[in-house]
Amino acid sequence: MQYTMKKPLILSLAAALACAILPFTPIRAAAAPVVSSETKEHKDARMAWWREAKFGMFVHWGLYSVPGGYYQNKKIGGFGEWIMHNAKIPIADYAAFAPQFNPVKFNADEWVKIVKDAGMKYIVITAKHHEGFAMFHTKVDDYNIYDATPFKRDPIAELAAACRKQGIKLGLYYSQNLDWHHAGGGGAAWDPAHAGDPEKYVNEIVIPQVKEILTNYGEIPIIWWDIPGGNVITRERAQRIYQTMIECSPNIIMNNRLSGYKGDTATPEGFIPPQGYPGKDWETCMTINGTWGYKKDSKKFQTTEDLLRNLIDIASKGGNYLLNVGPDAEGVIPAGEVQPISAIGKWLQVNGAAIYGTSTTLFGEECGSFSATEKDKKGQPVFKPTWDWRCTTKPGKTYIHILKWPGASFTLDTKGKLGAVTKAYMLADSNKTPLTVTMDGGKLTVTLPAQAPDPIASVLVLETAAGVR
Ligand code: FHN
Repeated sequence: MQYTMKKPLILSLAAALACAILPFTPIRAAAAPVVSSETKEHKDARMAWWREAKFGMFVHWGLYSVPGGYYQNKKIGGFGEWIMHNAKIPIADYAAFAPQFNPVKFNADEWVKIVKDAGMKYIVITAKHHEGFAMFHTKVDDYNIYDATPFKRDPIAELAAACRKQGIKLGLYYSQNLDWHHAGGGGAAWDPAHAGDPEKYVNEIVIPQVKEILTNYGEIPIIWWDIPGGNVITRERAQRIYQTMIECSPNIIMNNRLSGYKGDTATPEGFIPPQGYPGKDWETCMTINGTWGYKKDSKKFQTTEDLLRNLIDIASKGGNYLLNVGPDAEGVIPAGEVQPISAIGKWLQVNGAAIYGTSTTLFGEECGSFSATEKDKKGQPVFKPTWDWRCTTKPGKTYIHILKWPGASFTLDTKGKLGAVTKAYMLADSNKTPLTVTMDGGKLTVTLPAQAPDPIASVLVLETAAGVR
């Protein structure tokens, strides 16, 4: 089935008009290279909700959910969303999945409720991944979920409405630098139809679609570009894409994956930087089962304990956690992904104060999460974090996340990093029953309750004189 190009001129005029109406704050001037003239105050205000949020859901959903990791009855290795590439599926054959894609069980309110119940504050969903298929009703061509499938709905529009209703922020992922459907889109050469002019791809697909996703769905506070570098998105083209983004959404938060741009957030993928990135906004994105896109036979799902420890470790190092789910072709988020995140949500209902809006640990070394115990063959430090406890902070409050219950008491050599403790109690104890605190020189000892309030992480709150950490 040939997907026809719509009349780009009329389109871009319309979208350009829409973008022109929006206020253009000169603060984040687009003229690259990428030295932003934004003041620290302005950036702090722009990033405030994101820094408070700490926990979000990444959603990889697309045509690749139909094959679910199999092609021509053969199991295809690698990430589910890379099946077109890994099986070298010709463009026309891959597009044949579209008529089979009818996610009638998709329910935006239900998805957003899963996010909310998990204690997540924002979603980042794939508007277009490397397969080039738009998961929104784009006007640039018919290769989208509205025009090319029997579904005939726009899930991004429905999610935007559900997010507004439930107070969840909706961010959009956009693969600007790899597009295996559109000629010139880069990263593919197993089909003669891949050959094409990247300039045409950027002008007729990327820029018009960026305008659409940033103007057709209300406020989109995050854009998550992918993949940095490459020969398609040159510095000059990246500047035009950046310009388009800023004109459409001046206060948007963007990651560091648009060629040549530092962006607002660093994006370590699949790992937690041992010492975080001090002074930087960063967000670890991670799968629950080793694939971003849906695979029919996924069995290995990380446990609630694995994932909750990650969230606590990331928060203790000043980062955000963007945890991924890969819905199936019916529009259902697999139970193996819903189960652990909803368990984390229950933990956050009791212990959220020790995560949301917190700052970094005082005791990176002391809790064994910072230090590298040995070196690898190349002499690089090998970090093997110990999982006894972690620490997050707020003015006047220090939260000790006890991951391995020490028994009768918790002891810590504070090395003078902690002000005088005025009160100690377990966060799960709504009566805040005071625990006995003794300070011997710098050595703090807190008598603990007989039972650990939580099997995975029990939070001990140490209150110190106001303003003293
Ligand atoms: O290739 C993609 C991959 O499919 C997935 O989207 C991840 C998510 O961060 N990003 C790229 C790999 O770095």
